[in-house]
Amino acid sequence: LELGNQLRGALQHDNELQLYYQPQVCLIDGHIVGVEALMRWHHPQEGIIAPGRFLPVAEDNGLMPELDGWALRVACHQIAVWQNEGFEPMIVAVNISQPTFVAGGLVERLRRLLDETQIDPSWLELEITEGALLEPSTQVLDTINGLKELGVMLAVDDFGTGYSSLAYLHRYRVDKLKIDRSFVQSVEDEDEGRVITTTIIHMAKGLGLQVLAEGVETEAQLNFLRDNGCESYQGFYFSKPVPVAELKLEKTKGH
Ligand code: G
Ligand code: G
Ligand code: MN
Ligand code: NA
Repeated sequence: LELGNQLRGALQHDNELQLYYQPQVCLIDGHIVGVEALMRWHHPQEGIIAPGRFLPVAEDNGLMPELDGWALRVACHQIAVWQNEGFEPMIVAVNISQPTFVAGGLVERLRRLLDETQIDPSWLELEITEGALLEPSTQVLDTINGLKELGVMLAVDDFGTGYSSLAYLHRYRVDKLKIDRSFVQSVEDEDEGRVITTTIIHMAKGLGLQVLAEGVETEAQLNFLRDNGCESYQGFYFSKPVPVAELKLEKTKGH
């Protein structure tokens, strides 16, 4: 409970919560084509606390919608800065937890943020978990359709580990599947991992979805993924998540 109260406080203070960004690359040109925003908590006494430790606390205290809203706002304002400074268009992916997704109000909140920041919405991608896609309830379909009408991108995070129904996948207007890193990390030494990974890639392509491999750590993994038609990659092989000042982004000509 103590940490929960401190987290509530951190949401009010400046600088305690911070977004790090992990590059996503496409091998055609090797440029950064996107970044995933990942939250870090700079605790005044304990130093940096990772999401693995504070997200469960946030869940227990009902703070996920507030935390996700905070991340969305910071990411949208960062996109505005990058757009105004003339950086090449890219994807900025923000994780949206299941409680936030099902709580309702996400579309309205985002509409206000887009108004306020005047960003090009096609830069923004929301990463939702498979749990949000269990069955096509009216509420889920309305939220997804509302988000698509705003012009933002939708990715399914940790794909392959959850319970989303393959039978319904094509009904959701999602744009991208992110192959969970557990599969990516098994391609070097498990036949089953290779089968699952290539199957996800082929299914994504067959459904007209983009596909990104998460948690790429070695050249062997990258080669396997590339040889099997994967298009974009994220992982420690390229970069860990870094503060904004450490990202190496490209500017468009004329800037
Ligand atoms: O960065 P790290 O690997 O420690 O992240 C661990 C987990 O925390 C991942 O599953 C990631 O999706 C989640 N996470 C990080 N930042 C956010 C955030 O802003 N919102 C939500 N909902 N989850 C996040
Ligand atoms: O669940 P989600 O995909 O949002 O999780 C992102 C998490 O994965 C972050 O905590 C990030 O630090 C971590 N991560 C990113 N790249 C790698 C990687 O190559 N290997 C491992 N083990 N973790 C990674
Ligand atoms: Mn993610
Ligand atoms: Na993931």
